[in-house]
Amino acid sequence: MNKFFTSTAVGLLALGTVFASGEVAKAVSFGTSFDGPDQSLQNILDSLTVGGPRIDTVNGQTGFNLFTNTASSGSVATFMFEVAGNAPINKFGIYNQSGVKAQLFAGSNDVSDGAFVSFLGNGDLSVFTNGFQPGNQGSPSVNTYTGFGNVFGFYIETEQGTFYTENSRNPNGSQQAVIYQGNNQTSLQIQGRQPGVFTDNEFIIAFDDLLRSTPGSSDSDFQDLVVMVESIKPISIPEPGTATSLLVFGLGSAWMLKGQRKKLEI
Ligand SMILES: [Ca+2]
Ligand SMILES: [Ca+2]
Ligand SMILES: [Ca+2]
Repeated sequence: MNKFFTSTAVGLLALGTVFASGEVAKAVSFGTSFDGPDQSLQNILDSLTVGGPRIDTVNGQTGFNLFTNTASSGSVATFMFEVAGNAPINKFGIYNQSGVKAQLFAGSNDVSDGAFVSFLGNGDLSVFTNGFQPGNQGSPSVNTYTGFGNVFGFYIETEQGTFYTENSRNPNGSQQAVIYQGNNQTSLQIQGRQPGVFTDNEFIIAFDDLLRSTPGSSDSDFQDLVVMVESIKPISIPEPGTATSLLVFGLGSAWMLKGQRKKLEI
């Protein structure tokens, strides 16, 4: 076998191994939803998909947990859906590294409602929330959070307390959220909204509202409160070692392949 094909095959095999181990390490296992076996997060996202490849709820998990703003310094959050007995009382928002919470959606908020978040130069945060049909379309609300800053994670406030996208803040380090990043290919339509492409500055934040570390307590369906947030940038990576080695390996492989191609062309 010629050297080019041998080294390429070995490289691809190694790359596959790294990807596989990374995914296994960070992906949560879904349980059968208390809302019914057909009500999985995968099924619901599939039902909102109007074009392009479907979102893979298992292998598409990013492991991101903290974010910051992008150049517009504003972000829109759109309520996608909530399938939970406690839907009327669950709240959603962002929190900063001091643990200060800024609510985006109250218990009365539901599908299609929107929150516009502005990160101001003085460190303050402004949140404007508005309800739309279907469901809730209550009065708009505006709130300012002094000195909130621009590094944040997401939280859900439930009858069991508050759960965060940083597992370390949850009881027993329990993972209560999965986060997906847009792929610039899948088109989604949120009920009550126009369809559009799920772009790579958009993220789906999907929470489970019952503590998963208590055996039998949670169904781990991660569709209890699901929001899409745009114009944000992840600032932490799930497993720094894995991500860094992946990047180095990827660059190394690309460089090697480029060199090999040149040789072949000669
Ligand atoms: Ca549920
Ligand atoms: Ca609504
Ligand atoms: Ca659940």
